[in-house]
Parts: sequence; structure tokens; C-alpha cells
Amino acid sequence: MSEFSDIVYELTDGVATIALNRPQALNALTNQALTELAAALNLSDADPSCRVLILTGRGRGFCAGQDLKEHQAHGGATDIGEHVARYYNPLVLKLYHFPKPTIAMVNGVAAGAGMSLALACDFRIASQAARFSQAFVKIGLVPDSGSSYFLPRLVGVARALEMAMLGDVMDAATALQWGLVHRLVEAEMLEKETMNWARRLAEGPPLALSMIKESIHRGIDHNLSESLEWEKGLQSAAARTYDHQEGVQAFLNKRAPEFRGQ
Ligand code: LHQ
Repeated sequence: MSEFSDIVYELTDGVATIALNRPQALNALTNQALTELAAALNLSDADPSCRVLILTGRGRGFCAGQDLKEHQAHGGATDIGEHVARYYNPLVLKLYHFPKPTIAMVNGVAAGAGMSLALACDFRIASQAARFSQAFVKIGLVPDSGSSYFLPRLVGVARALEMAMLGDVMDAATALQWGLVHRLVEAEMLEKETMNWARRLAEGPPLALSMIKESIHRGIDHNLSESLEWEKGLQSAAARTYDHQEGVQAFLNKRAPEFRGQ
């Protein structure tokens, strides 16, 4: 859409794609890009015709994290903690709690806060060109934008510490082996494979998908009794939807369901 310069926002067949669009800097994040990213997330959240969100980058990078040149140009004077709190933390919370499925289509390097954004998505589909780096330590910083939360949950404490303390650039095959990404595909197949996933999710029951995300997120932070109680409440709500009736009727009549998000 034309109102954006540092990202490209597209919506096709219920699938919204936000592409970071500063390829010359491997899509490093300027204040402008961060502001546009937040606006695009609000746009797709508010649009009922959007059922799935894909986050990706144009060019050979996914996202190289904070644009260090812009930060230096501003004298590096702003308190980085305040900068993170103002721009990054709301984005990460928005992505994590996004009420529709989110897919990071990792086309290239994801470093620093760029890797955090990929981790905040529900799914990561990577091309052979994808690379991951907890680059923070290389510049004397610590994981931010949710990496300290997501990384140990995805790969375990030992591997999270290795990535965060060494900051090495990890190749796509290792990322798959460590469980950082869901699928690894040839670069030329990345868009097709990601769209296949997105379309399958877009055909799912939207309210149930949103509640599934909520319950799995809660499950990791709550004990069994609390999780059982939470599941019960969500199941009651899911059972009251049109989509539940439709799913049962479709099963009984041996046809594909047509979910409406009601
Ligand atoms: C970049 C960047 C970049 C600007 C590549 N900025 N131009 C939050 C708040 C405030 C401050 C600090 O931090 C944070 C959180 C963070 O995100 S901290 C982590 C910030 N990111 C990094 O430290 C990563 C820095 N980049 C790299 O280490 C490498 O570029 C990686 C490993 C990502 C890719 O390496 P290569 O594939 O060899 O590419 P390259 O280094 O040649 O980069 C290509 C161009 O992109 C180059 O520009 P140039 O004009 O020289 O061709 C880079 O300067 C530019 N670029 N990352 N973060």
C-alpha cells in the first residue's frame, strides 16, 4: 500500500503479507520501519478479511535488527532500554498475541531484534538462505525484544545460552535441527510453501485458531490444574460457535467445512 515506504503491505485471498523493505540494509529497523510495522499489524488485525499474517523481508535479508547506522546518527544518545520499550516491546506483544496465525517467512539473515521478531511469530518457514544470530552480544548488548523469553522455550536453556553468549551466525540446517524453524525449503520454493501453509490456516476456524494460540501460550506458563480450567472455558466458547456446528455437519456429510469465524 502506498502510505508505507519502509515496508510493503499486501492482502491476497485472506493472507496479509508484511515485507520489510530496506534491502540495502538487510531490512535493519529504523524508527520509520518500526512505526510502519506497528501500523500494518493494526491494519491486518482490524481487517476481518485477513485470516493469516506473513512477516518477511525483501532482498537477501529477513531483518538485521536495529538499524545501527540510524542509531549512531542520532548520537546513540537515547537510552536503548527506553527505545526498546517504546518501539520493540509493543510490537513483540502485538505479534505474540496476534489473534490470527502468524508466519515468519525467513528468506535470509535474521539477527538481533530481527531474530526476536521471527521468534514472536507462531511459525517459521525458512529458505536455505536463512541464517539466525543473537547478534546482541557482538555489540555488547543483551537479548531483547523477547529473545530471552522465546529462545529457551524453543531450543532449551543450554542452546539458548550458546546462541546468546557467542552470537554466532547459525545456518538454516542447524536452525531446523534445533527446532528454531518448522520447515526448511529451497529458496525458490519459499513463497509457495509459505502460501500453502497460510492458505491451510486461512481455511481453518478463525475463532478456534485464536483460542488454540491462547491456550498453548497459557499452557507453557501455567500448571496442569490451571490449564485444565482454562481449556474448559475456551472449549465452552468454541462449542457455541457457528464454526463448531459447521465442522460437525461437514464431517457427518463427508464434505469440506466452510468456516466463517462466527
Ligand atoms: C546494517 C545492519 C544493521 C544497519 C547490516 N544496521 N545496517 C535495539 C535498540 C537500539 C539499539 C541497539 O539494538 C537493539 C536491538 C538489536 O537489534 S541489537 C542487534 C543489531 N544488529 C546487529 O548487530 C547485526 C549487524 N549486522 C551484522 O552482523 C551482519 O550484517 C549480518 C550478520 C546480519 C549479515 O552479514 P552479511 O551477510 O555479511 O552482510 P553485511 O554485513 O555485508 O551487510 C550488508 C549491508 O547491510 C551493509 O551495508 P553496506 O552499505 O556496507 O553494504 C551493512 O552495513 C548493512 N547492515 N546490518 N543492523
